[in-house]
Amino acid sequence: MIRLYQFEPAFGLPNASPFCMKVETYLRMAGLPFETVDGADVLKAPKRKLPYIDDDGRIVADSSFIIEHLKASHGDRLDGHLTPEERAISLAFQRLLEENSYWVAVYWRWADEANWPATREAFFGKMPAPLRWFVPALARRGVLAQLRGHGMGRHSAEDITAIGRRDVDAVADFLGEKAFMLGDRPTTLDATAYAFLANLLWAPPDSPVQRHARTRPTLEAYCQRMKIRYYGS
Ligand SMILES: N[C@@H](CCC(=O)N[C@@H](CS)C(=O)NCC(=O)O)C(=O)O
Repeated sequence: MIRLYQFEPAFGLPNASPFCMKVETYLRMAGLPFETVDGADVLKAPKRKLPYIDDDGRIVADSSFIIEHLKASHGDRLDGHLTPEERAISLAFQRLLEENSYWVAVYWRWADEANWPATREAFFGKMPAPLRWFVPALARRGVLAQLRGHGMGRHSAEDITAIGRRDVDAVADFLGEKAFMLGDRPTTLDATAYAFLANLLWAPPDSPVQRHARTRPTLEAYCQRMKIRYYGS
């Protein structure tokens, strides 16, 4: 049995971590039996980040390595038909969302003062006292350091918004009127795209990037399509 270690679900989404939601979506898309371990301890994760999986004793961390492992050990059920060009596009969009758009979202959730209370409540609200008195501030300090380390955190809010809007437009323009990112058939790229877009469209924070994404109705329709197909409602 595959066990997916992830954060507690939040904001009415399968997961507020797009990386955790990406792996859960992939598992559902590939039809692999799994169970989730919600509220896993990030400090016990092999790379101190979630998600990771335990696949019959084999521990694999990082969403992309997890999917590579699943493809190698359970078969590539989604991407076998892709041409080299489509594979290249798939990788490029995954990198765009995971290595760039992600940090835009992190900025709005963790750095923006107006949104911080909602983030703190969603991620630490159930934490018992006295932990909840100091852990949120410590965690926030760590995330802000990561934001600066990445470089995104060095830009102004206006510049971060412009970066996020360009990413949203690239995804929406590429998706166009297609059912899935690469055409009529869902592929691994859709696990990533759905996880990131659902987190942007359907969860706090209210940000200019979210408002921009909501002006692109094909993104909402795409997320609804993925939700109904893989989560059932
Ligand atoms: N490259 C990793 C990124 C995972 C990641 O950034 N996870 C975040 C949550 S979205 C995390 O665990 N952060 C905890 C921390 O940095 O302390 C993947 O694809 O799984």
